[in-house]
Amino acid sequence: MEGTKPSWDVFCRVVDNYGDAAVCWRLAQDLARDHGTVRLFIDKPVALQALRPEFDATLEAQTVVGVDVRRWDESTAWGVPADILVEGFGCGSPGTYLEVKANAKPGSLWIVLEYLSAESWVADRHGLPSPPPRLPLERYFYFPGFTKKSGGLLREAGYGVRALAFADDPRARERLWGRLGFDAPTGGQTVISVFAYENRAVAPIFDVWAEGDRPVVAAVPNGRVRPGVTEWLGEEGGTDGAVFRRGSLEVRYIPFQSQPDYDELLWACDWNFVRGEDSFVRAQWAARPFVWQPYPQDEGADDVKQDAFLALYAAPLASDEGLALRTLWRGWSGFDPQVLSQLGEVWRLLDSRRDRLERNAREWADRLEKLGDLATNLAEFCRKR
Ligand code: TRH
Repeated sequence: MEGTKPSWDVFCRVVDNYGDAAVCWRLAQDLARDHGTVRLFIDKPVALQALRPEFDATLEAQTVVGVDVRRWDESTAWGVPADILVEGFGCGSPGTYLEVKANAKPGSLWIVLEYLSAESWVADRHGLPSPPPRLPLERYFYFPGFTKKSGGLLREAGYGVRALAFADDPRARERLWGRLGFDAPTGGQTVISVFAYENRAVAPIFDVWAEGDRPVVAAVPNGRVRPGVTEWLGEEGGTDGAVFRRGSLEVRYIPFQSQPDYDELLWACDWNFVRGEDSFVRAQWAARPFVWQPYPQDEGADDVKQDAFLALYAAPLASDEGLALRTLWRGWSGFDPQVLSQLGEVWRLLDSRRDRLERNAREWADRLEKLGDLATNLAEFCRKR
């Protein structure tokens, strides 16, 4: 495939929430922009609609920002299979598609894109071949990650320019909050975005913010953590645009935004609470202090994932800062319910060290950027094969 750019078929099965669609959609866009022609086969295109309103989930096929998006179901016609198949999160490529691909393009590539993890075993597995038993296809496992022994993280060309433009534009925050139905906080409040799964730490954390001596604004997007906030408030319901005040805390219910708009919220906040995989990555690029609630998994796999990441991310911090950050993350993620009573002390320490945390966040983002973006690394990996 020297010279000409390859064609890509990305397969995405939406398990739940937004992340599977979010990651596969971002990868498809990045590949289509710089690395060839892309078809995205997705079983529930409706999941894309929340992330990118111009999607029409009723269509069998549509082209959005250069990606040919197809509904994937048992009647999908495969057409000419691409040079490179990318199976999102090991979702299982359809047998009929694999047969067609093996016949039309024997020896072509089949990439299994895995979930993001900072665990050390990723370095040993990344890029390993895994020949499928019967089919003449070249299959490899490909891992996103935080070190050179991984594919790095998704980061579209132009992200840095967008982030700088937002930071340099004095009216950008006003426009952002205006779009959300609010005035921009201008009274020195600590502004926090709260995107999470259901969470027993909502009450203790929101108590800390309400009882603190500094004003706090918590922006809660429409989603799974909002009922817990409504319960803490002792309110009924609460739609987008609602605002509630308790002590030093102002709670704002904001609409679920498009992915590009959500980046602006992350840039505009002092702290970002994120979850899963894609918002977790976007918070790292936003280079703000953040708290990550991993996607809940059995047998503590989520706990292990969080610890492995913090071991890298918090390494440059002083021991009391690292311990406080770990305590906050574990309390928020439900791994250590017994620490919920310490969250006030932990939050006060961390927020008093915000300058240091911001510097660490920026240095971490710079370090990640040096790995190259996942789509470019993947295209290079495939070009060499
Ligand atoms: O929605 P998630 O919980 O998705 C999860 C994870 O991806 C997890 O790894 C996977 O196993 C599971 O799905 C099946 O969290 P995530 O990954 O952060 O995806 C949320 C997406 O929603 C992300 O792209 C950010 C985006 N988003 C918006 O576009 N607008 C918004 O207003 C908000 C709050 C989020």
